[in-house]
Amino acid sequence: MYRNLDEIREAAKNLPNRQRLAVAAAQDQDVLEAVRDAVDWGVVSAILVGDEAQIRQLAQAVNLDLAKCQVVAEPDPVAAARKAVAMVAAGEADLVMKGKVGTADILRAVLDKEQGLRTGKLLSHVTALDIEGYDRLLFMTDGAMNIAPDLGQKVQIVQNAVDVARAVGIAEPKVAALAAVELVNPDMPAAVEAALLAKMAQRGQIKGAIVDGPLALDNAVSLHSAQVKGIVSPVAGQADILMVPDIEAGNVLYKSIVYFARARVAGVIAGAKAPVVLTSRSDSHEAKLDSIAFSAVFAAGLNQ
Ligand code: COD
Repeated sequence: MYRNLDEIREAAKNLPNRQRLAVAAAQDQDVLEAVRDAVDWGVVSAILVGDEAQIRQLAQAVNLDLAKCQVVAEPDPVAAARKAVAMVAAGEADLVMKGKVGTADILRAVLDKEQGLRTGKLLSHVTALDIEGYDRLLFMTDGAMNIAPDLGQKVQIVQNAVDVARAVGIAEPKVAALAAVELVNPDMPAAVEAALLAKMAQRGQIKGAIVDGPLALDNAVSLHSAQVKGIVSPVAGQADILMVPDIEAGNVLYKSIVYFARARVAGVIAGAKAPVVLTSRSDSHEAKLDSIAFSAVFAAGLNQ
């Protein structure tokens, strides 16, 4: 079980095989710096799809040796996203990464019926947060893909996050279905659905995890808070996964943790034929590197 993103980086470096990473619209300095380190560490080999002149210029600026990479010229970012995704669909690459292209644009390429990476499952985003003072790696879902999931979609979102957590070594992750309260308030749909998710997990409708909810953020991550409120729960105070009710809650939570608590962060789309390395364009090159390592470890775990 990995307690932080440094341990994930070490695990990625020790994987038996390099993953082939296709980068969509690779003309981005932070992305190329992350690719440089991941290539140097032997975690990936890289296929850089995008504006060739810009890729060559930026590669020189960040000391990325293009002799070690394949460059595929496609100046249009949306077309580059489609091409990078199609390479994974065709078995020519193992992972795809978002470069200088909009999140919705790469997600649409991934969802394309002919050349995308659909599996029949819902696709969702999982963030790994390495927070000083929390004793484990904390996963959060879904702050980036599904906008306002219904109960059925939340089941799949939780299952995807559980599959990610298990693939990176947590045998039976503890999932907190978050709401604003820890008692079921019939007027709060997020709390009602969180309670239903807990019951569905008890009945085996979510597999491989312990799910409880509704939990508010404080009692999900603080045993003291749970004790003060008299909550008896196998998850309270020790959550591995936080499931947020919608994209706004997830996005605000993730950005608060990164900007105020200076946490390290990594992100991946799960549920597709292959992991999609998906970070925010404003994330640092370190976050992009952590995301490549996290996705490579996830991909290796999936194939076991
Ligand atoms: N998993 C599997 N299939 C899906 C999913 C999913 N999560 N979402 C849509 N689909 C399928 C639908 O069933 C349908 O067949 C097709 O894809 C199109 O569905 P629409 O019409 O809902 O798709 P779009 O293109 O309008 O929207 C899909 C997006 C993923 C682009 C959309 O949900 C979106 O914009 N999400 C937020 C992305 C974002 O801006 N994130 C920013 C935070 S970093």
